[in-house]
Amino acid sequence: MKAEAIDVTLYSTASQSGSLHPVMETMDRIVEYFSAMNFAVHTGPMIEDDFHNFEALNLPRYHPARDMQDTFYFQDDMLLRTHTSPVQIRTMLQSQPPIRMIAPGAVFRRDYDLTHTPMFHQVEGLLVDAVGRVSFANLKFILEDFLHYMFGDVAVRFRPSFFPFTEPSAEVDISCIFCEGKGCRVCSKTGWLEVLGCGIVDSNVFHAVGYNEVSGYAFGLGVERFAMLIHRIGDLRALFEGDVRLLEQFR
Ligand code: 2U9
Repeated sequence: MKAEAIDVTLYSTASQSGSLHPVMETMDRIVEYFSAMNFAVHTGPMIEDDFHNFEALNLPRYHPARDMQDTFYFQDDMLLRTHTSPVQIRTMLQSQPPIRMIAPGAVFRRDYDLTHTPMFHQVEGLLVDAVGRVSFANLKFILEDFLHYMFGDVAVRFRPSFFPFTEPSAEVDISCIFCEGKGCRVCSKTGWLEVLGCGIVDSNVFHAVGYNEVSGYAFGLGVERFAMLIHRIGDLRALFEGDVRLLEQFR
């Protein structure tokens, strides 16, 4: 009986504390930067309608650019949002400029391979003010500053690109953090890693929400990609398997 007795006055062995998932930790860090820059944080529904996810973003029905994002559809024009942009549309419909906001959250696309999962996370940003008060230079400054905050002392370059909701548009690269720009397997020998998309908001988007005499910039990024680069995780699927051996490294 003496051997079996439990001494309730003994200290317990140390309990294992949990930790934030690396994707959420990265999302928090991104939100922290833009909050400090006075961007409001807005969220919205994951089940959306055709107008807020596509039509209002200068993606009319049957437009070929819709193929860029394979969509999960329900009936009656309802769908799983393919980006967080419908949150900006809802915010603009509910308030008046000036607007300075970010929209963090989960998005859904019919895609599954080494670098794509059907659910992932984005943070998108939108700034709207009177005509003449928003420039591409403003956009360049904040994104360069943001990327230095996230990745330290990296080179940043803007490349011309296309998105239906911005014109002009650009994709943003940082110098490869694995080889310092010398060229390696991760950057496909280019010395650069693509991390962001951005641009000046297309006037058709402002027309769709009834805004006149305004100008704005917008940007978007994939949080998983940031988390993988920051923590040097090679396989995207590792972020979604729930393997404690991955999570234990972030305690
Ligand atoms: C409104 C107007 C414009 C958001 C933008 C991008 C460029 C972009 C991708 C980054 C990686 C999506 O996760 S990803 O695959 N995004 O390149 N997003 S501009 O533009 C907007 C949003 C809302 C009203």
